[in-house]
Amino acid sequence: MKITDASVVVTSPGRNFVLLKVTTEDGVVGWGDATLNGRELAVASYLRDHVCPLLVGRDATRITDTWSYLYKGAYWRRGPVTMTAIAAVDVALWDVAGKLAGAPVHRLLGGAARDEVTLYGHASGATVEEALEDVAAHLDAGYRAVRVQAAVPGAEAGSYGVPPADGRVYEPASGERPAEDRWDTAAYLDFLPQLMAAVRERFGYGFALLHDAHHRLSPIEAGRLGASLEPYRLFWLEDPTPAEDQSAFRTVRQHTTTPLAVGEVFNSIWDCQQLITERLVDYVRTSVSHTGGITHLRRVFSLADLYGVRSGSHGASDLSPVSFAAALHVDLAIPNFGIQEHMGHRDPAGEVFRTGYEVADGVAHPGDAPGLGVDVDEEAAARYPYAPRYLPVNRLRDGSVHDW
Ligand code: CS2
Ligand code: MG
Repeated sequence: MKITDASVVVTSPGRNFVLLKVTTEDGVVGWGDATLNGRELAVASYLRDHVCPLLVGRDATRITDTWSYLYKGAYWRRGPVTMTAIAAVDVALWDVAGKLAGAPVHRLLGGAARDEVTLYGHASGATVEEALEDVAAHLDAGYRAVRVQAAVPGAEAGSYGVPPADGRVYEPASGERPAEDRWDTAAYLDFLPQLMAAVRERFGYGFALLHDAHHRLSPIEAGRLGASLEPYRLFWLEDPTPAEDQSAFRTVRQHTTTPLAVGEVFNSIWDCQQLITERLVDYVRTSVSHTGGITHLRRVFSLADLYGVRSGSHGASDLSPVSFAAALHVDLAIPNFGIQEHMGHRDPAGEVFRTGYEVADGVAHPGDAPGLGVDVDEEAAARYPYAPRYLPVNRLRDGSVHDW
């Protein structure tokens, strides 16, 4: 089944997405997600200029061969741009494979290993009280797992995961240049146990409680934070330290039994080899679209399974509905599923993406349509042209650039 066309769609229905469309000689279309938040056009060019021409004429059903051809064949391996581009091809070919087989992708991955995919939602607030109200709203909506973030008194502007006052989603996208935030680690370390105590005091222990430190701590600060959160029995503490330093997790681990999760910035199995084989984390949060697609993500999770580490796939809204669907198919099929992040997509994204997955009561199912079950309306996509948008840059009080 030859590939006859491969093209890139860049669209911005509320936020930027880069998509890859692969068409076969029989007219079967597969979609992949190539979105890399804030660096979108680099991946679009990698695909358009270097990958699409190589895809034409290849057999669409040889997914592993195409993966290796693009990974080993470029000589230059790994990195977010390369691995996001390879992921887009891989996911599009799995979509084609499902459509050719008349089966949902999860069936090709071994079939459903569970009935539904447990999601965690994001509760947040500018104050503790606001965050508590949002937790209540999530529990009322049926979530059995909730990530909680709130503005840190004294470091409000730099607090990760809190929506700006104007009603936009958090992670405010700024235009030609990134916005600059100010951050205070000491204030955060004192505040977070108070926030988690307030959540447990109000709502008890009958649901999974998560928190994202967003890579901002040193190893010993993270160890201290994890220890101070132990009474609140977190499901996980996410990204305690900058994720590129795998051995840092040894220090964190030595100081706390709070479960640890990391991986949204990983692109390869090599980024988490030590973390997994030394059992330094409990959850790998790698995303399907930044880690070489379904083919490579399965490899990561298979290695993790050997060591009792579970999955926790990244599901932020900068990953398009194509990625979210692909993640759900993997989640449903692997033995060591942990939890799936759910941030959702706001309109007008719904005009561009027709999704077949079901999300309700804190759980999801990818659906049983052939392939991934997501279609892209290219006319609608063309109505929303690309506009540059960047994640914020973070600075300490003295002006030093810090991790955002
Ligand atoms: C976040 C992400 O979902 C998460 O846990 O850390 O939203 C992350 O900040 C974005 O994906 C960055 O693009
Ligand atoms: Mg995160």
